[in-house]
Amino acid sequence: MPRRTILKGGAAGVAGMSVLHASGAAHAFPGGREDDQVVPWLDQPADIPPPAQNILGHPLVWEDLDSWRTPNDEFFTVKHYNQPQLSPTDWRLGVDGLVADPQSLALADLRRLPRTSVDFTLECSGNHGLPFLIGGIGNARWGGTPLRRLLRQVGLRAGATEVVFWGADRGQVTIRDNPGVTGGGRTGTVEADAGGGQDLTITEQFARSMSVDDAMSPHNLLCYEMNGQPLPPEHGYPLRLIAPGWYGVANVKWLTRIQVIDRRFEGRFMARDYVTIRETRHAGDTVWTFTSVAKDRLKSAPAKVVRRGGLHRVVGAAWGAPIGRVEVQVDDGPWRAAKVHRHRGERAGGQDGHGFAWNFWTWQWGTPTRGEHTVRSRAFAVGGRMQPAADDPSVANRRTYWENNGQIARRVLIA
Ligand SMILES: Nc1nc2c(c(=O)[nH]1)N[C@H]1C(S)=C(S)[C@@H](COP(=O)(O)O)O[C@H]1N2
Ligand SMILES: [Mo]
Repeated sequence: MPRRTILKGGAAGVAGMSVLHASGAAHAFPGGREDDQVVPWLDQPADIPPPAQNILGHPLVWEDLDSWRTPNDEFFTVKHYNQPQLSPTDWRLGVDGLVADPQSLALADLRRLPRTSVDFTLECSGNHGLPFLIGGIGNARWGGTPLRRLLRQVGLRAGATEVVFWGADRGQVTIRDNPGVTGGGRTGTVEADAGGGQDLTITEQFARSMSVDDAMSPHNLLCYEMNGQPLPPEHGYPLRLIAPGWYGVANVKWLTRIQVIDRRFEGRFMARDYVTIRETRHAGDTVWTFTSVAKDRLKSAPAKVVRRGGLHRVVGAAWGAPIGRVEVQVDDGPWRAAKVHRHRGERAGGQDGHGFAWNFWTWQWGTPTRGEHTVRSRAFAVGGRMQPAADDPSVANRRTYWENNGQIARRVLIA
């Protein structure tokens, strides 16, 4: 039975699964070899519940991680609405709003602009926030044309502060407790809700925005290529924003319009959904803070335990900031330094001379005692900042599931 099939069966399929299996391509991992065997984790993610099945596609199976670049057809997908079918002949990118020279660009126009690429690890900000979501991450080389160049070319007008990226996908959204709407309902519908207020139902388009400063980052790409292939339909064909260093949600797929405005944009995925709510203290009071999911956070995860002969090692990944070093802890033992592998293919010059892609790491475990063990990793950014423990206030004060970058513990049975 192929390993992928076993693991994708979820927690139930793994019950009693302490058997070793040949690791297939684990030898592609740094230092890996054909005769390596993967010891699967005991704590498998929950099955994807039906409502999320339309949203999340083929999450990364950590035990299968064997290539620094995730193949396109294995790269996780998140779509909140429909998947638009955009025809390359009709599709246009509009650039409008507070710009001197509004544009309507065909794909061929964009392809004629200077081309560049970036290796960037894209992580959904809900990753490790839900019992079924631990594989919302992948790494690819994204190719396209710099956003900054196009924005300069169209010229921002006085008052421009925010850039809105509109996707072609849309869906029905109900906004609750919207009392006192008069003369509305031309396209939306207004209905009384249970509490005597009114619900407004509209068809909202996917959109995210960034400040002009953030949008002008030299790293942002209008991306039409993924790992050397045309951007696949599920990843945003024909064009998406790639914003290296930002959580997945900022990387708008099926891009059709860039709009420059003079105030913040408060659409669903900025202001209602993908909002991190934290319980904090200020001047002796509890203060709830609300922040829109934005930039990646320093994070690492053990990927798998690999056995060769009697010797075990733990391999994993670290990302979200320029990685200085990584440590591994087994059970309540001391933290030990892992070896961080710098990928040769990665483009430097991203964050402080480091790239935006994950680093793989390896830690030699040797001959662990038989029985169940907990394996934990923690990453340190260049400069020394540490990935927080799971009970650190910055992680534990969250009351929504976004942006969990706490240390990840996995359980394994050594037979
Ligand atoms: N237009 C559009 N863009 C989108 C989304 C979406 O639903 N619609 N989902 C976002 C989220 S939440 C994530 S995590 C990433 C996932 O990118 P991928 O599907 O290429 O892995 O796309 C982002 N861009
Ligand atoms: Mo996401």
